[in-house]
Amino acid sequence: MKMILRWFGRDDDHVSLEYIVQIPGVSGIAGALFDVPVGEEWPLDKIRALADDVKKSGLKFEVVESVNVHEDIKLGLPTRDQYIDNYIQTIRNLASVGVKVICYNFMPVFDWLRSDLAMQLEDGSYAMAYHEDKIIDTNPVEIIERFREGSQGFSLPGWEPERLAELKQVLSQYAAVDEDKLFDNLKYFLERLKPVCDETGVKMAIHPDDPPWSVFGLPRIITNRDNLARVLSLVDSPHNGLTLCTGSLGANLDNDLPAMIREFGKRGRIHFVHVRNLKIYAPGDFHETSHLSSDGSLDMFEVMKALYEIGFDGYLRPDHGRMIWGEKGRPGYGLYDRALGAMYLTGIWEALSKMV
Ligand code: CS2
Ligand code: MN
Repeated sequence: MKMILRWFGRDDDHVSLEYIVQIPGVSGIAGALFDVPVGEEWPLDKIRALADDVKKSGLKFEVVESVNVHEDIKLGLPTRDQYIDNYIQTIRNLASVGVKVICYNFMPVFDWLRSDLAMQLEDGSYAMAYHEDKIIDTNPVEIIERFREGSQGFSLPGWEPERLAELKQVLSQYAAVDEDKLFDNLKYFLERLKPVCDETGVKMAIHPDDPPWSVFGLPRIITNRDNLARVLSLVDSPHNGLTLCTGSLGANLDNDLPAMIREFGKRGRIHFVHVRNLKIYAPGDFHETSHLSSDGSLDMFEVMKALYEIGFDGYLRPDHGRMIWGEKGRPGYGLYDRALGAMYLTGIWEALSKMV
């Protein structure tokens, strides 16, 4: 298991590489270029500059989160091919600096969705929360406004402005796309990526939908065991793999996380793991918590144990943390709580590795 941390770059992260390298056990970062509009090729010189910076700090840059997928690809429009060509060239450019895994998602229009970006918990810390009734009562444009206001001035991953500018039009285009169509469009995309992945060894790791159910009437397919199995069968190759995100899939308590890890991990198809804990009150009603099992509804020990037992040697990172100790930063991505999470998960791993 290789413990890494997500990092948003020198210009848009209050956490520095110099801090990240001080977290015991953290060997690298999951990074990205955040200033390239979705759909365009990532320029090699910018990728090189990022990779050099990370490496100079004593960290590895082997995971990219995320190369976002242009909406036309998800919609299956005739224009998709030019965007897929750019994606292929981006993969080639990333591989040339040693990137091994690319995390992406296939969620229509919206990436992750919360109703509250900073809900105060009993201990005074702040966490993100999801209350379905608040979401249902809000129209998507208001949600975007709320995210902008609550983002502490940072860009929020997956909520890039250019992607959302033509919201109404994009939402109406999805009227013609149901779940089966979305699967077809994902298959088309993955088939076209296969040659460059085979050539470079880069592995694609699809991130589950967060939350793992339909929002605003949009289709969502990366939601449960059967659908994950279906994704893997679209193109049966190690380049078509998963980012197993416990906080995304775990929002639905019917999802048996350790069982999924065993099933898909044994097949060598989990390339990246996000570990996040949630306190779930009812379906569609939860808030994020510290990573500690007893703070939430998900059993982090069982998650790590399943990974240990399948001999997981891929990348893993703590996912969203709370805001604690007065830290101000991008919601979910403070330093302190994620560092605590990393240490806790590393501690479980050490215990597992020393138990007979
Ligand atoms: C992340 C996602 O912050 C988060 O919730 O897990 O934004 C994730 O990076 C993307 O969905 C992956 O493409
Ligand atoms: Mn995640």
